[in-house]
Amino acid sequence: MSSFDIDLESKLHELQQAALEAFSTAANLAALDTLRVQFLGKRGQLTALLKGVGQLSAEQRPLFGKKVNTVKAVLATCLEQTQVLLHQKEEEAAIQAQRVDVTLEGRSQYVGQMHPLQIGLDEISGIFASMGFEIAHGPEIEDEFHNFDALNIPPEHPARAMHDTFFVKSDEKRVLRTHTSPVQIRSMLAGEPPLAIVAPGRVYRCDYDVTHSPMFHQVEVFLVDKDVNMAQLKGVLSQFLSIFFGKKVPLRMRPSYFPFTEPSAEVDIGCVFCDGKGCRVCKDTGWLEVLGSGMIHPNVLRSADIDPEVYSGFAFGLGVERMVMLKYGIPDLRLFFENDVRFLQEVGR
Ligand code: 2U9
Repeated sequence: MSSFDIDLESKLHELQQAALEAFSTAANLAALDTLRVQFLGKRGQLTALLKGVGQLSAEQRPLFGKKVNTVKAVLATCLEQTQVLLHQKEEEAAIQAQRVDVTLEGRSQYVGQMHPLQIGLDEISGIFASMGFEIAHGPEIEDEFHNFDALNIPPEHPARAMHDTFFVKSDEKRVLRTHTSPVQIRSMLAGEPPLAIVAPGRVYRCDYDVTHSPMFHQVEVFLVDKDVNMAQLKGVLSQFLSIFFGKKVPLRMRPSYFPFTEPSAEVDIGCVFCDGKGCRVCKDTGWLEVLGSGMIHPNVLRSADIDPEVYSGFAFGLGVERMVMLKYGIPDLRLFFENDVRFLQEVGR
């Protein structure tokens, strides 16, 4: 071969070395492909070198062609092996990147739960249902008859004033019920004694301070039959309070006045925090006021078409917020309505 041929041959050799070196140090598959195009592509370095073949003699051309093919084959093999290696490397890196650390602590899911007041309402209604009382519901927008008149609450009674009760603007004969007693009137009008009903639900009064919310929850219970008396009232109350608080609680009744019951009594229980010894919650009295009760007033029975000469009944009402606060040691009424999930999750866990 002439010196020119030797030059061409050494260029071919240099190209092979350079390509082998470049392939073996490629960082990833994309870089390797760029190198493939650079050395072996249609406009690559090997094709450029092949263009010099025209200047060779007729005998040298096939020899040079053979050498080029050998270089091509060597480079193709190296390319293939490097591709396999880089592919493996990239796969391993991807697996490492997605690797799950099974030793990490699990993240617990918040699945939600019932509101503490709903838990309380269900607990209380459930206890009475287990004693044979039927659960009844009624409208929250009531008329004055079911909310006041039928309950022996006269027109001049302060509860009927605008500042105590929410009247419906478009229809001043309608009110947001101030107690669940209208449900009891509806139950009496719809059925015949014996009737044993528990009425849980939302009620509304124009009251807003630390211990009062304009919307709160009540459960009212009544029993109407022949010969119903206050001893039965006390027995049902005592049974309910012991089941609700999960221990035998002492109970006392103090004379009181409600328009819908006669006689009427406030009911206190021995303080569940200090067991009657006296503490901050019971203001050192040893007693907590929990509900109001009495024998249903004859006027109320008459309003519901029940003859008070034949039938009698007891009734009582309790505020659910207060009962739930006492049972679960909740210090502030406002917690129920702020909807802080940390608080909501505490009750009933
Ligand atoms: C009928 C007849 C009588 C239900 C009664 C009370 C006394 C009472 C309060 C407790 C706390 C309301 O939520 S509170 O503020 N309730 O003191 N409730 S007697 O008497 C009735 C109910 C229905 C037909």
